[in-house]
Amino acid sequence: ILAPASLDRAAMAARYRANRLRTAQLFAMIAPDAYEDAPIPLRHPFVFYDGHIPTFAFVTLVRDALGRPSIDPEFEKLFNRGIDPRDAGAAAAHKRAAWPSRETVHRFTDACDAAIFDAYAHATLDDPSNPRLLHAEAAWNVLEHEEMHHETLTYIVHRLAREKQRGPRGEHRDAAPPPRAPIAIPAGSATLGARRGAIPFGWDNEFDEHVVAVNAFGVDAYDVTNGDYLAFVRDGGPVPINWFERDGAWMLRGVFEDLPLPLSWPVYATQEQAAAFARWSGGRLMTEAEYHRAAYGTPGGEERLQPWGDAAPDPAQHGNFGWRRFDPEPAGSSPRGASAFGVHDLVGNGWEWTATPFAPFDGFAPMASYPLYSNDFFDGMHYVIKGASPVTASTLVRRSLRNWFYYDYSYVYATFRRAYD
Ligand code: AVJ
Ligand code: FE
Repeated sequence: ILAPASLDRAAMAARYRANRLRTAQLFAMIAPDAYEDAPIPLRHPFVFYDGHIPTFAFVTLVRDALGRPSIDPEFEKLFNRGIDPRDAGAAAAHKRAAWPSRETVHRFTDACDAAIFDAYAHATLDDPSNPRLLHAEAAWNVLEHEEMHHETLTYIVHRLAREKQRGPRGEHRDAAPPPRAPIAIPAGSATLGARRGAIPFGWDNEFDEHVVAVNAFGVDAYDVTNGDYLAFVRDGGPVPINWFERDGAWMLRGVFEDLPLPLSWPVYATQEQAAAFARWSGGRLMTEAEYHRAAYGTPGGEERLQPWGDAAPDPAQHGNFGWRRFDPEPAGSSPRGASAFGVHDLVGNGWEWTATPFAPFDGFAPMASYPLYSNDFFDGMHYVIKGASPVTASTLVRRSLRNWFYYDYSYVYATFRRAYD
């Protein structure tokens, strides 16, 4: 679903190349003998993602959208779709006795990559008379698909045994806790979704654009921190997956290092834990519409494209996203990215859980180049997350982008803040 005339072949090929490079860098962060490991039991092993990312691109853009012949039908089937099983039984069905070797996978994926570069260079991607009207959409789709998999791959590398990780050591900063005064957001309206043709590309669940009325509410200016959440754990609340105790002190399993729990960082939690903390402390989670109001609304009533204004997302000034680092920073470290109402870190430093189940907007139609992208997940058990994490690509930072996970999914880099009636 995209605007015509938004195809810059050279830019797309360069972005595909940069994406392949980042995937290779992430694979270099796992020990060679971990290739078939699946550190998150309900996700596929690394080898699957090595095959899946370029296979999906080849199948979506070259084979199905452009109508060119298969390279290897068996591998195209094995690697094309990698939706995560929900339970151990379904996970067992995904287990294979043997995976192809890394060399065999790469022989195939190199051929996929070559076909994709050829398509970006030469194929007719924007011919409206082509009966497969999905080629241009597919050309964008596969770029954002790989960028999203960079993030999910990182969750998995995060859970790999330390001795099998080859990641960079970072600098970690803790700070004083952020102030705790909620901000009053007056009643107003918020625009959700995007107008078809108004953005170069959007996933099917971003359409149609619509305006919703939002009652007055209060919202935390800063995310709930590890320090805030610690009081809940001490009162018997559920422990986030990356917390553990060592010699009587709380520690955080960061992506590549264990740290004394950084009390000023946003807490990463499941939607269920987030909602429980909010209730325990006298608040509730924001709805998706309230997120939009807090992030993009202004006291004057007009809306912005980003919390900080209409400027393109720049990790150097607007927030902790775009691979500047793997782990969070203290809440409130990017004041120039704050919204017009003075709410911090709505984009970056962790996605934001909402109280809104993932559901289609009015006018939703499954996208031609990936009809099951969203459609399989409108089950009432997935909740919308908004914003960005440290390892969300800057190219994915747009107002209408929606992400979603199960209410009890603990691996995503998602934090939260409280809203108040
Ligand atoms: C949109 C991030 C929930 O990783 O499950 C990747 C993206 N869909 N391949 C996921 C996706 C198919 C999806 N999320
Ligand atoms: Fe995928």
